[in-house]
Amino acid sequence: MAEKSTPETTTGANDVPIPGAPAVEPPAVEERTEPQSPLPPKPDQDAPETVSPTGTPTGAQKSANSQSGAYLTTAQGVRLYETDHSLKAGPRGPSLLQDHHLREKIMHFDHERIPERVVHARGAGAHGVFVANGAAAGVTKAGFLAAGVETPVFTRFSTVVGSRGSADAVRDTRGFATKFYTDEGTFDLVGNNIPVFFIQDGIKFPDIVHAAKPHPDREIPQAQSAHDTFWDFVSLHTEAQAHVMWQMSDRGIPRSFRTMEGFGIHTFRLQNAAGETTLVKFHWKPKQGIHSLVWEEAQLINGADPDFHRRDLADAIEAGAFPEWELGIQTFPDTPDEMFEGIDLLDPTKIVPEELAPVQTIGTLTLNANPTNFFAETEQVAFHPGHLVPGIDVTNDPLLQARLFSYLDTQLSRLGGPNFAQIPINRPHAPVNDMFRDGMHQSAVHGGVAPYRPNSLDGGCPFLAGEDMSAYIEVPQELPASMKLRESPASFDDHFSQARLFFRSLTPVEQEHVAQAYTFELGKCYEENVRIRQLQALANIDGELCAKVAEGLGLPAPAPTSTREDDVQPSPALSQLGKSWPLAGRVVGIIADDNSDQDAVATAREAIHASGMVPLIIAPKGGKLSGGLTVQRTYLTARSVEFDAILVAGSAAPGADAAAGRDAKAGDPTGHSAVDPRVSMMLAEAYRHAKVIGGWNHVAHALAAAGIPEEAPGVVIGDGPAVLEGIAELLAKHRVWERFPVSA
Ligand code: HDD
Repeated sequence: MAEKSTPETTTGANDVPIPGAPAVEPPAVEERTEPQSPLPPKPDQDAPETVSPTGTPTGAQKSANSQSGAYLTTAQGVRLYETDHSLKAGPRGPSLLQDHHLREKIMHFDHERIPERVVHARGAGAHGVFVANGAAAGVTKAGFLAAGVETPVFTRFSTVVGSRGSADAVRDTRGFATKFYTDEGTFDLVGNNIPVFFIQDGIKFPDIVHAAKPHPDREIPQAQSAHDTFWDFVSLHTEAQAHVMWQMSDRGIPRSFRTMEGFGIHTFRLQNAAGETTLVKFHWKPKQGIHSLVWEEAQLINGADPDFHRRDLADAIEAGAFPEWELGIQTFPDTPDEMFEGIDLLDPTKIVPEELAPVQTIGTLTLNANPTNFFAETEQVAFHPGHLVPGIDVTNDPLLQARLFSYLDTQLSRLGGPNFAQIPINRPHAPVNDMFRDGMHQSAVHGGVAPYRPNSLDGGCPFLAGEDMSAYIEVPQELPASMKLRESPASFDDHFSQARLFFRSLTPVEQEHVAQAYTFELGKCYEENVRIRQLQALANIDGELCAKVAEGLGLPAPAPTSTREDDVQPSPALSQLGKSWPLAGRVVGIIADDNSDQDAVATAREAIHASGMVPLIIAPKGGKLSGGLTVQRTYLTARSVEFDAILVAGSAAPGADAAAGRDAKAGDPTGHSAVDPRVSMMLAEAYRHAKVIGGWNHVAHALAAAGIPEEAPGVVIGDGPAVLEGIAELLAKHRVWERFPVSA
């Protein structure tokens, strides 16, 4: 068996010495087709040392690949004296073909865009590190999951349906893809924020995507599922119902990428050093908490700040508030039927409730660096569920099997050829010695003459690893005697019980949001037949939900056509409510003006900052408040959606009403002038979206103008910044849930 290689000193080919390398005796000619010690890879076959642990080019590589030198040059490095005027026959004459700089500059610009991803086109990424705690070491030999091992990673979050320039806060599934640059090669975990998928067999993927994308005639609506073709598909292919139920829940509109769970969805097969196998499902759990937007808020965000999620991730990392997730696994015995508690582990539309198989934490991901260049890194990163390392393998899930083909294939057209693994963000941090040569955008200068094996000319290199250190080891599995056929197993036929399980695990307020989401989306469909068919699916899932949606649509609620199992056990782990979450990173707006008690504003700002939250002062105009504090938002640039809580800093003057929020133009010293309508709107929206509202000193006027009763839940009024304590307690629950009405 071959051992791991050590640095090599000859090229092998014709034994030409490498400059600067110590000489090594080549093996005798007759021994060259067998591994000797074995011979290590040639220098150009090593992992590029000039790539930093996070994949960013550094040092020599950087100067070769990116901008260097002080002078403007052509692409050939020739210095230029002018770049603003093309070469013309006289000041008013035509441009000359001879102008190389003009042609080269325009040619390059013309080709700056590459095709966007056919799905998941809109995304944001970050570098980070994964530290394993060793809990998985018993079930997998994967080196990066051994205790204490640190692995550089790159994570890209995305929406699925929208184009590259679409808005962030749409109702959609989110992608959660992580590239682990391990010492044993690259492992990609390409998951979503929803643990079940639309379809059971990858052959339907083009169909569901065609149905979800904008209509082909008018190319609308953008990044939306609220349209006829989507609901036509999911009501005809009822296997999609569990996924759609998640999408219609608050999970479909996450507050931030930082507050989403992630799931590997498929069942994977792990193998330990003894060759024993275990089936697992991967879970990412955010330490920031699991939080969502509310629908009206999401819609406002898409107008006010279409880059909401992208900005949030980059800002948090830049501010040093590094988001963290725990990676966990649910483990199942690798039995021949690949079932667990009656749930088919090969069906990607099914979860195994955590109450039946607890999630064990196996390591922590921290995202700690923003990309240097969006295109080079976030746009060009290429994930693939088939990028596996020793100890992690796929299963026969028919969705996963189709993915194994699709991701390689798509990069050919997206990244322009077969050498996309050489793009810095995609380069493994392990040595690469693959015998692949040439092709579009080849950037390696391969030495040697024998990219095949065995060979006797390049010292026999490369050598085969032993099975103990290799990936893609097939675990011998007996396949049931069968015909070649296009069929799913009978266990794939249950399309409704998991949608019901999820719905019944939610609290009443979450269920209300689900009912509203279905009513909104189906209300946007033109075809009544589509609405009726989807109502039929809902009738088969849950009678009450169906009745509510039917009522909202003004249609009769149909009777179920399949037996409705009323005995599903709710899984409390699926609800986002009832937990207390950290405050770090929550954004608190303080509405203040020059009449506000300046000391109180300063104290509040300090206290909010000290608790890890982000205080932003909102004032009538930019610059500084009379007390010297810098204004971060004005009434013009602020919108309620940016804040998790809003505080009104009232005037210190006894007898005066709210100073902050008064119309500055009115300038009424009695304090009874009209509240600026933008402030009333901000407070009214925050109130409607169940956000915490507070204030001190004299704020009754501002609250009254927004129609907010002082005694309403989640409204904290005090004499000074002492109100902050009450606010912190409320924010830990994310929203003032009792403020949402729940219809009977
Ligand atoms: Fe996929 C991209 C996740 C099923 C075909 N997929 C893509 C991305 C994510 C997922 C997160 C974006 C990666 C990035 O940030 O670059 N896809 C999933 C999950 C699935 C899934 C969790 C089911 C469990 N996908 C799936 C199927 C197929 C594809 C069944 C095709 C048979 N997916 C693709 C693709 C994409 C892609 C066309 C587009 C861009 C890319 O691959 O690199 O190949």
